[in-house]
Amino acid sequence: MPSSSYVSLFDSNMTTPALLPLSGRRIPTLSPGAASFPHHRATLRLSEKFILLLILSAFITLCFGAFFFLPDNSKHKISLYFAPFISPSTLISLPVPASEKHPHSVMLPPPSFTVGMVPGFLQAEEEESLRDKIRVDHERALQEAKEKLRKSRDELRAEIQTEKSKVVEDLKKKKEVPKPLPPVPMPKVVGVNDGDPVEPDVKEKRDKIREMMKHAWDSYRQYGWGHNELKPLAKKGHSTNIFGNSQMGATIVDALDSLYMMGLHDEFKDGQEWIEQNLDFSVNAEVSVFEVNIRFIGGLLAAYYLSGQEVFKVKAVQLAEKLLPAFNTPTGIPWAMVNLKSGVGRNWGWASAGSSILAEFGTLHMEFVHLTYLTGNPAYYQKVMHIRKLLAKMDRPNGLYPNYLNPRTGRWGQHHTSVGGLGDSFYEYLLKAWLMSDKTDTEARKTYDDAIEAIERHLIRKSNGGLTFIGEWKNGHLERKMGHLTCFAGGMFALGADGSPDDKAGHYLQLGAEIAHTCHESYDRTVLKLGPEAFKFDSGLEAVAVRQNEKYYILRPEVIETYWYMWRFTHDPKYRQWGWEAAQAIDKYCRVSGGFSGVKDVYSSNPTYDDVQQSFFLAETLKYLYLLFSSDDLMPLESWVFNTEAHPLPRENGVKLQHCRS
Ligand code: DMJ
Repeated sequence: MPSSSYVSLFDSNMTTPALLPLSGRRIPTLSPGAASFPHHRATLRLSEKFILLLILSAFITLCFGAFFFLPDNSKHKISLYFAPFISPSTLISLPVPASEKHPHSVMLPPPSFTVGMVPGFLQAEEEESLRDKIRVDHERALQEAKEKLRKSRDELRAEIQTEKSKVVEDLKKKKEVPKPLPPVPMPKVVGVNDGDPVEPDVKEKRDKIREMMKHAWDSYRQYGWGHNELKPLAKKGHSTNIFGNSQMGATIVDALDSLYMMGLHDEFKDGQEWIEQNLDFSVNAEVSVFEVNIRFIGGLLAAYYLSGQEVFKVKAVQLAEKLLPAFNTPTGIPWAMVNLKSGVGRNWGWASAGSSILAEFGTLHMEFVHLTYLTGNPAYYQKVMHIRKLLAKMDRPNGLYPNYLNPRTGRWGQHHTSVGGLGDSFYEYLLKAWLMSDKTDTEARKTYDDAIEAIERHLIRKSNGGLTFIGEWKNGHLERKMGHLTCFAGGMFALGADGSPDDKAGHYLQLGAEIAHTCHESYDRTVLKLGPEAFKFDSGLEAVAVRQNEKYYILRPEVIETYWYMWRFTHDPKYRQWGWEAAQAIDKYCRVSGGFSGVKDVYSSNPTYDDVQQSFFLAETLKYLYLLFSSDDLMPLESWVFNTEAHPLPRENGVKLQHCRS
């Protein structure tokens, strides 16, 4: 017994619970052995009867409640206890959850119950039919088990594998319910034709480029399908850190529009099918926001505009959504990398003071404006305009944009400026934003003009041998070195000539021609007639690489890109000639049986391979070569703007983008 005033629910000596209402009567003594209820009263009071009745009805309600509201399998158990009140037929037909629909889980009373507990309740016939059913079920199960045992390990493994793949396929199908996008008018597609050149020798050259494309594609198709890139010597897939550990078929997406333009329609269809069935962005991969934007989003958008196939638009938008968390920084300047699954972003470890890179966060505009147009979601446009506004407010040392900007503090990192790696496509996208807006985005044009003016003043020089080059600005000094990447600027100057301030169109076209010439020299002064990664104009050196680690050629497009723009604006036959020299050198020194590979030393007559077929070789290098040997009415520059990965997007006279501006 409790020693305190605590009253236990049921006292061992009590006939009724001790916690009955006590009002109106004396509190019963709770001393050991003492009965708590008066013994002299034989009948219950009216109020006590009422309370007992209440308890009884509560108990009955509880039982019914349990039956109706407990989960199904509990009900089945309960049904066993209520079996005496339910006919066997009702018992058998109780609903069985789909997952339990197996011969052995049919709800039957256990034999001991039916036979032992309620003899005579079941009709003899019903009892017999139940026993039969149980017997049949047991036999069937035994038979199944025997059959399984008779199968070999391999057969069983194959069976399990088939089942597994079915489950995976079903899951994939469930996941791939595309989000409905608002209907937006498809731009009038201009200049998507075969671009057949009139001259037979030009046609022959173009056929050769198409054949090279086919070799690159077929090799990837055979040895690297679904991987991001190809190792043409090892003949297997290649993965690079810019796409994390994903297998997102970068080469397929990057190559699509080239295939389309070259009339390789079966290959295009093959790529489209892979994308429809396999391209999935819910992967735990940390990718470069810039690279994914220019290659994947650019590639998918171009494929959409060229072919009109909705799947490309849907995939581009799905991917773009995954990139948005990269902008969650204190300044809105995006991280260089983002994990596609978690949305966590960070910057490259090597970048100055945790900075983001100018050429990366400054090369999103074209694709993001199109995303807003296609989705009606202003977020994309706002993100890139926010970057532009932030940059406009910042001080620029000597009018130059440093390559590094810290996304936490909003301050510049090291004062390095380059028109090559780390800076290049930032300038390109200012010009192309203006072109893409059908020249209405004058803010972009002005920013471009100011930047180019500062670049000309501080970075562009003539070498002793008379070659115009673009150096790199490092903490107040000019490094007289030019990268292969910088060679794209020849094309950019030519493209920006029309519309340049103070009637300097002729000047910029001339500047483009000079850069094209310098870059051609960098090719021509090598043994393989392919350009090195970087070349110097110093200590008597003219357009040649010095360091071993600058002598490689990795199938880059920039020099050929500039030849193509110069060809379109001048029709000077030397550009076709130079392009053809490069194409021949690539075919001679980079072609292997499993595709095309970069080479490690363009000054060696016996070069070794780097064993990578870069996706941009199919997206850019071969596309620019193909266009160089096509007639100008294929993809006219009045209607299309090529992104920095050579993916064409329609200009505003084709697709009205104004309404998506805030
Ligand atoms: C391409 O991915 C793009 O052109 C980018 O802007 C920089 N360079 C590579 C190819 O060299």
